[in-house]
Amino acid sequence: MASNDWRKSVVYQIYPKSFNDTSGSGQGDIRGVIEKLDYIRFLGADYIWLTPIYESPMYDNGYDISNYYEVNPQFGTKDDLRELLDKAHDAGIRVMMDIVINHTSTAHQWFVESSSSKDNAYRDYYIWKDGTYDVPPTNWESKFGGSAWEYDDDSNQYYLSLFDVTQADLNWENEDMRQKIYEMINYWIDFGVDGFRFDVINLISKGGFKDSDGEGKEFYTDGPKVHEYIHELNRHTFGGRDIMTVGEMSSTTIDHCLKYTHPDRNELNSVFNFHHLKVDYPGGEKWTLAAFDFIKLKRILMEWQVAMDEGNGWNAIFWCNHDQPRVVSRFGKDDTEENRVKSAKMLAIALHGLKGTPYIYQGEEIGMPNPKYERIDQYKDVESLNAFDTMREKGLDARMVLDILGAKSRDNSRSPMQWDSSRYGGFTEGEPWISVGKDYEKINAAQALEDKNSVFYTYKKLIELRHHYDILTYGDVKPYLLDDDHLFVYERNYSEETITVIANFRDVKVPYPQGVNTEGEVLISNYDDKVAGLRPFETMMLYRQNR
Ligand code: TEU
Repeated sequence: MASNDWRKSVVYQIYPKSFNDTSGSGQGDIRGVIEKLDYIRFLGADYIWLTPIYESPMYDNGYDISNYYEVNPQFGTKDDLRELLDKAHDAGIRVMMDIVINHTSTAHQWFVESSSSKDNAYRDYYIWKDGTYDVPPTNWESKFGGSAWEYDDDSNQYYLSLFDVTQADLNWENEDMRQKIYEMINYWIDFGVDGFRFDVINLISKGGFKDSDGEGKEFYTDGPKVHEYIHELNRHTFGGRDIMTVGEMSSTTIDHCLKYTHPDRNELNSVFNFHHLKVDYPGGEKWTLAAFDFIKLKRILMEWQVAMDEGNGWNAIFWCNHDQPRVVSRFGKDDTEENRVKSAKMLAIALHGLKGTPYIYQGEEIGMPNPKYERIDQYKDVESLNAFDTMREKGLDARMVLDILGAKSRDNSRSPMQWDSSRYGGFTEGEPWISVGKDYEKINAAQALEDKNSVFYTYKKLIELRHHYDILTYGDVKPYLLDDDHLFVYERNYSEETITVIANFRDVKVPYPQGVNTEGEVLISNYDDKVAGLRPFETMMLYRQNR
């Protein structure tokens, strides 16, 4: 660990199912993570975040937990997890677990009890409401399509499920339930984990159950008691301990995120928000093909950067995760090898100069593009499969729907990690659960490690810079040229130092910006020299002392 201050850390996110398979099952496992610790250590990340590895029927790949205390045998055993923690700690890497406490799987014992009868002691652990057979309690929509309410024949009531029907929302009003959650989190703290990522934690407080003019979001997003609950969670579990926390916040606001993360409030260390990733959702619609709105991207990122800095909050900064398409295909360009490498490095430098905790999602560090699936049977994600049906029902032509999934599906990030040029990219000796990306023979970790000019070494260098230059962690943020259609420019300032990041997001040459100080030592760049203008995707981080 480079520093004791969690703020200086960089996190590497692992989606174990698609990371590295050691058993030949075709699905990644915990031993696969152990095997790659040296790789992560070489990259330099301080933490790994493991997406859920608990017992689960896997309808939503582990975000549907059926037992919080057990490891899904598909991923290995608790001994494997123990060994992973020990070996990670020996390597100076800390481990964050993903905790899903907005909902559980309907296969969880609590839900089995809860749904068994209205009088069961666990009934109130979930959200049950009256409705009639064909009219649910409210018109809220599930985030994965369809109604957010599921009818239960036996009790003639509905339970709330904001995600898949097999993911039932917990009732945080229930004190017993909350205590059981705290016990469980303390169990994992005692087990030795170093941090938590809390899944959709800003949805836990539901306020009022009325019909909505939209999907229902206003009733449960950053709900009335959410800060009270998160504060209570903090006080009963990780608060005051050396545990790093990040909350995943769905459709949140800056004001709420300042509250979630202000150190005096004892809620969470940091937050993920997704506003900057919705810049290719025209009119809020994800399932379309649209170029991203670059000006909007900058405005949103910078608005959050400045406001969170000024209000003493803390952002997680990221382009990718297991729910998002690959950034090089999305905000960069992957049509030629040169564009892929240049734009992946551009995106890396542009992001890692920002204030907050940087997250790198497996494969991002080698510039993995979207896998370019061509058939519907290559998609596995419940959200994508539902979206496919909905778009087809609306009459969209199958080719068009596949193009949309090819750009937007969550499976774009879930294709297997490309380790080398051998069959299935070295991910498995068996049949992979999901197809390997088309370009694995050329784009893989073995190749990236060999080539000193690869995207990998840009990420490695960026982590070194973050550890070395305090200004990257603590400096404030000043945006420039917000209306420029090519350049993303900002300055960081800290005592007597300045860092300037200049990123050309386009594959054309443009002049150096006016009114921006472009002097200083080049800490990192994606070109070897400096010329009169900025070449396609040219990006640099400049450092100077102002004495
Ligand atoms: O995601 C929450 C969430 O709302 C999204 O990122 C979601 O995937 C997107 O809106 C769909 O378009 C978290 C997890 O990261 C995700 O994998 C889970 O499926 C979801 O919660 C439910 O637990």
